Amino acid sequence: MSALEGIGRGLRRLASGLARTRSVFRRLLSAESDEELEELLLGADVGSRATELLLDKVRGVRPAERGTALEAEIARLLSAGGGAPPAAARPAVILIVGVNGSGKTTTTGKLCYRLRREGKRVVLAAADTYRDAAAEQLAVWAERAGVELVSSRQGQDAAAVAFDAVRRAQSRDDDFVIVDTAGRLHTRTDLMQEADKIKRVLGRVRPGAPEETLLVLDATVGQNGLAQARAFNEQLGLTGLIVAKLDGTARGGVLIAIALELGLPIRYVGTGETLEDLEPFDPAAYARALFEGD
Ligand SMILES: Nc1nc2c(ncn2[C@@H]2O[C@H](COP(=O)(O)OP(=O)(O)OP(=O)(O)O)[C@@H](O)[C@H]2O)c(=O)[nH]1
Ligand SMILES: [Mg+2]
Repeated sequence: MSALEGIGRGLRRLASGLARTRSVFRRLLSAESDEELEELLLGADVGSRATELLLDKVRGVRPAERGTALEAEIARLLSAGGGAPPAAARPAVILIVGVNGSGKTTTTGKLCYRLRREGKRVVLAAADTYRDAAAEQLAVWAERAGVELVSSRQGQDAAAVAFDAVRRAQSRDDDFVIVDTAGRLHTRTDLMQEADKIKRVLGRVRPGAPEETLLVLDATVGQNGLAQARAFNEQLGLTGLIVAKLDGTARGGVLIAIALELGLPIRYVGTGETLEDLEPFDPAAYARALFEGD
């Protein structure tokens, strides 16, 4: 598959994953008053600040041109969190965090697969040491994606597993270490401290690590995701987000609120349950897919 074909398929997956969200955004095009527009924007989960900014852009714009104006402003707002990837490091360490069931393990598997396809060598760390089945679930993903797994037993120290994985990658001169962690509620101080410890231990084994601390957010929770992201960011210092489960929801507008309110880049979006359903986030392509597609 050529790079262009890959991009074409990625855009189609994004368009089909956003079908439900698109039906919400398309209603904006036929709104008959500013009041109706405002109501629709708030109902589209973009949040009150983005609603104001978008209304400012379309007031007085002819309905035929409204779609273009909205798309351009949404692309701009989606870029508000920045986007530059971190400086290269070897191995580059990516720590994956989030609340229970948000999609961390699935996303980790997809990310491994994507990196493998780019020819990268990856070590996967099973640092969810709470659930017995967690290491097994990750082993299945590691096998599918064709990456090396540093496994764990229930009750083992999660930071020690992450430590071992970086050591393994260093000894093999691999490109990436991806650390899947247990689900934790952002309101539980003890669990957040455990995540912070994993982070500190990673920094000890390879100064500067982790290069990325990514929060996996479940898009179906809509505006509640903002509170989660804020709390994780305050306690762990996130470098970006991955928004999963966009395919199951009409609440894809929440990415606009996230980018605007948190000032963090969205790195990837998840649009399904298979290995291939993860796309690098592109603000312009995302804004277009909110309006255009079958
Ligand atoms: N439709 C859809 N489902 C997804 C996506 N990502 C994850 N899921 C599903 O969400 C459920 C939870 O996924 P996991 O990856 O196990 O979530 P987790 O965050 O690792 O869960 P814990 O480790 O228990 O905290 C599974 O049924 C996944 O198949 C996605 O992008 N789209
Ligand atoms: Mg998991």
